Amino acid sequence: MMKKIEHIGIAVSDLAASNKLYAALLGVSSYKTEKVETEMVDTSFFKVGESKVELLAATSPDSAIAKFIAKKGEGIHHLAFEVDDIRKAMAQLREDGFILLSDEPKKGADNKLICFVHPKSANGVLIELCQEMKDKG
Ligand code: CMX
Repeated sequence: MMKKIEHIGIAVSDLAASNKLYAALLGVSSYKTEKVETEMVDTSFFKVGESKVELLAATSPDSAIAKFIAKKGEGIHHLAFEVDDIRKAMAQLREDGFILLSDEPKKGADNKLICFVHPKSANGVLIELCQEMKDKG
């Protein structure tokens, strides 16, 4: 069902500063920045080989990222797994007793349909499922 780790999400306080930091760390510049209004985040993506890192900064104190940083500080926020069929994966996980954070997939950053699994369901790790959208809409 899960194909690979699609990206690792890292919560940051200052996206511009962290963009510079991660560019120096990884040796590549961010290939994309994107505001996701529905999630109240600004995001920035880096590609290292086949792996991706997503930096996330809150655009509102109500954002999940602002709450996370207030409670735990900056750091790894979620692990995202790529799936072929997100609705099928969600139905399977629901049947297996995992707590999903939405009934339907949502539109996320980087042209993906996404859904989160509550960290209480996964040993304290916030898990994201993501499926590439076929068209850009
Ligand atoms: N990883 C691990 N644990 C986390 C967590 C995270 N990212 N975020 C919160 N938690 C913990 C909290 O610390 C809390 O732990 P305790 O009960 O031990 O104190 C527990 O999960 C439950 O927290 P809560 O108070 O019930 O709920 P929150 O208001 O903190 O919300 C969560 C937690 C996961 C439900 C919420 O952050 C959420 O809905 N996340 C999904 C959406 C999201 O993260 N969007 C931003 C990214 C968007 C993108 O990638 O584009």
